[in-house]
Amino acid sequence: DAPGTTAHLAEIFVGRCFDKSTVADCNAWWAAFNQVVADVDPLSVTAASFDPYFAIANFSTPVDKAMFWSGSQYYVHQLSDAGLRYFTMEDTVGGFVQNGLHWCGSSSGYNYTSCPPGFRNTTTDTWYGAELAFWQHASTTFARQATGRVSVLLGSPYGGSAYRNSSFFALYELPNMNTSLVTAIDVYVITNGTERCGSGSLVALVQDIKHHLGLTPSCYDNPDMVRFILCENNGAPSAQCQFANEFSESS
Ligand code: NAD
Ligand code: CXR
Repeated sequence: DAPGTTAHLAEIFVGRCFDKSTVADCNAWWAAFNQVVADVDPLSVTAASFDPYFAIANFSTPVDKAMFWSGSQYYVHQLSDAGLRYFTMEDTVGGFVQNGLHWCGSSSGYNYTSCPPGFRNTTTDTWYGAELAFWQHASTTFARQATGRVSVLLGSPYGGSAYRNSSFFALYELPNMNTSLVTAIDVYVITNGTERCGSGSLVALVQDIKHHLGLTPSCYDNPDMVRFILCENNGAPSAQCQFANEFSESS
């Protein structure tokens, strides 16, 4: 099973909301969340269950700043810098308040011990399970709003594919981008073996972007802005962190 509900979920939610969000009434917003999740079988919750909740948390994404990601959770928010450089789903009101938390209902409020993993009905393309249903809704909404030049940062943790057709990015973000709003797409890859621009799963990504958006993306392997973050976060230089070597070779 997945982890149980985060201790003090209500206090964290309301505290984050008061601190950073534009929502007028944080207690009413928590009540809307509670209504969907508490005392409810988590596997009966779908993305549509959260419609009233997300209706309260309106947001708009700054033009040219939307950044999607997959397999790069650890780095993408250092790169986006809380919405200053890029704007990720976790920089939206709804994403910010819930990011990193866990939750599921039980017959008496919340289950703090464990949550069922949740599953996707592939025929109806619906996630069941309070947490993943929530992220399906949040991802879909975020993708529909993206405007102008959009970006995606792909990692390939554990030697897997950078672009996986089971990822939230592939299922709910790329297909929901609006062809008349998105004008260009930049793909940034944290390379790993064969996973780099023009090879591995990046070939399928280019095809899918052409298919959904009618655009040819620009693709960058380990661009400097990403390498700075990789270097900064590794005591010993990682394979992608080459600045020091380049400097010593040329001097
Ligand atoms: P990913 O595979 O790196 O997954 C990111 C996180 O989503 C994981 O760490 C996990 O918390 C959760 N997740 C995704 N699929 C899951 C599954 N099948 N079972 C359990 N947990 C799962 O990348 P992704 O799937 O492409 O998701 C990232 C994209 O979707 C981003 O662009 C973001 O906007 C959105 N998203 C964010 C979150 C989040 O927790 N902040 C969760 C899902 C989706
Ligand atoms: O998607 P990422 O891995 O973040 O990884 C992308 C690439 C990897 O291929 C790997 O080469 O970045 C590299 N990398 C690191 N250098 C690194 N240093 C610490 C990946 N993870 C690293 N960590 C830690 O491992 C972080 O705490 C991170 C976890 C694995 O992250 P993930 O599997 O998402 O949270």
